[in-house]
Amino acid sequence: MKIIFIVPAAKIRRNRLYRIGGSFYGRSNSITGPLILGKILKNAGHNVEVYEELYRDLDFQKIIDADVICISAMTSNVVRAYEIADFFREKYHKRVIMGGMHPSYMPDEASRHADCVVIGEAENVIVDVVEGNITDKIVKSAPVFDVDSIPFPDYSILKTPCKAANIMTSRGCPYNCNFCTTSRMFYPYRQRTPDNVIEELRIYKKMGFKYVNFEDDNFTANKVRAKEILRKMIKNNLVFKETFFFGRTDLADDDELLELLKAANLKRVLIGIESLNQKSQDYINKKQNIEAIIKCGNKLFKYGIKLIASIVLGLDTDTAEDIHRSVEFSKNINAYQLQPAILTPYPGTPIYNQFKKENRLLIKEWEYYDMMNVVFIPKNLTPWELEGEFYKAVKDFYTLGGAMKMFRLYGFDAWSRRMALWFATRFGCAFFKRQSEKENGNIYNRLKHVSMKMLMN
Ligand code: B12
Ligand code: SF4
Repeated sequence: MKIIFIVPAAKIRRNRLYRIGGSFYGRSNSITGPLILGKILKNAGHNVEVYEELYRDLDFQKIIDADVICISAMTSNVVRAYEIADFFREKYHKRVIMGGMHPSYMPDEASRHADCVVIGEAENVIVDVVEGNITDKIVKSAPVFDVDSIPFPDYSILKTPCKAANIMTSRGCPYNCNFCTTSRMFYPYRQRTPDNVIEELRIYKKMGFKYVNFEDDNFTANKVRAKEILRKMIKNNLVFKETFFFGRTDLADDDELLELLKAANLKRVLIGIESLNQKSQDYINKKQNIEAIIKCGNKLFKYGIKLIASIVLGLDTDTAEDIHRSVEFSKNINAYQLQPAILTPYPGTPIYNQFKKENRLLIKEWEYYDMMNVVFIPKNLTPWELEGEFYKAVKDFYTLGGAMKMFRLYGFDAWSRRMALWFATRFGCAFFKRQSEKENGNIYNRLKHVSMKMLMN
């Protein structure tokens, strides 16, 4: 059978300017689920292709001859996923199977657009579902416990650009912050053995990949294992150009780990600083304190590991001043990038259940659930004010002075990336302002009106 996997992209992310801006933010890569499931299907004798819409428009003509269309969806791209599914089901009577983060938590909704919806990690059921041996409309798949047995993602089936290979050395995270989807979707926390990880890296080296991203939700959760992987990377000459990873502030407690990260070129890390307000850390169940955040900022700088500081905007326990403090702090510790994320109540999380119960879900269209739009009623700000704080944060952080500082600290590449982000954020702010003035029902205009009404009442 010919099976096509599609990872859709929301409308704004298919925009040419957005794609150009995105290329400065990060290198093209791929979500690994479809590449793993595709490999399993390939091993079962099928012909598989994977398309990432984020990087190239879909050529619908190429999809028409597929026997089965598999769509992978998270919340912000699920509207597009439904659009593609409806089109191929209605016009060409194609069989559509859906899976991924959003369909796993909203299976009934997804099943209105698909012949089958798989809940959870699909390795154990994908062949039976595709071949029609399982005919249920909604299929619950058990997680894979022996994670070393999962085939490596097959990049030969990916038909869209990909400059960096993504590797997941573990699934899930041992913590459970109240807004986090992944620690719940990939539950329980499971880790691959260092040798199994090394085997995968060897393939990417052979394939000529210069960049590899460690996309684990928390690569350094188990420091002993992380160190073992790093030592083996160094010993086996499997070091790539500046590898990105996700970590937590606790990694700064271990100097040996920091030394190894640096030596293995894992020199760019995204860490959830979230807020400098301890009440907020406790509210989200982050199990992290302010001293740890400060220590981490300083230590990473000392070791030359570039920090992408992720902060969350709109927590019930935070005010606008708390957000300003987080931005200032990120500047002061020489953060390489700032990633402000507007609190987003994703289905399946405690924060979603809380806001739903309190009737605070304001925007119902899933495409806006992308951490850049306010979709709920915040406690200490109006939705419009909170959206403004997002744009203020990027404007305050991405300055020309900041770009010069990056040049001094990290050289030309860091400067050029910052300049591009300076331009992109200015453009984004202007877009935000213009849209808010248009009376055409766009999200910013809606947030503004709702907020004005709230202030008047
Ligand atoms: C790599 C990655 C990216 C990459 C590439 C993604 C892409 N091309 O779309 C980049 C950096 C570009 C990216 C962008 C974004 N991302 Co992202 N990303 C990830 C990350 C870190 C890893 C993905 C991965 O490989 N997972 C591991 C594999 C094994 O899981 P999987 O792919 O989901 O597949 C399994 C199951 O879901 C299921 N499955 C998946 N697809 C299918 C299909 C079928 C048919 C079936 C049956 C089953 C099935 O089986 C698979 C095997 O077990 C995840 C976090 C995570 N842990 O997953 C976030 C994550 C998916 N991203 C997220 C977000 C919010 C975004 C952005 C909106 C961020 C932004 N503001 O721009 C954008 C949206 C992109 C888009 N397409 O529109 C959120 C989604 C939250 C949610 N509930 O919707 C996550 C969970 C991170 C988080 N914050 O918690 N992302
Ligand atoms: S530490 Fe990060 S990955 Fe782990 S539960 Fe919290 S937000 Fe999720």
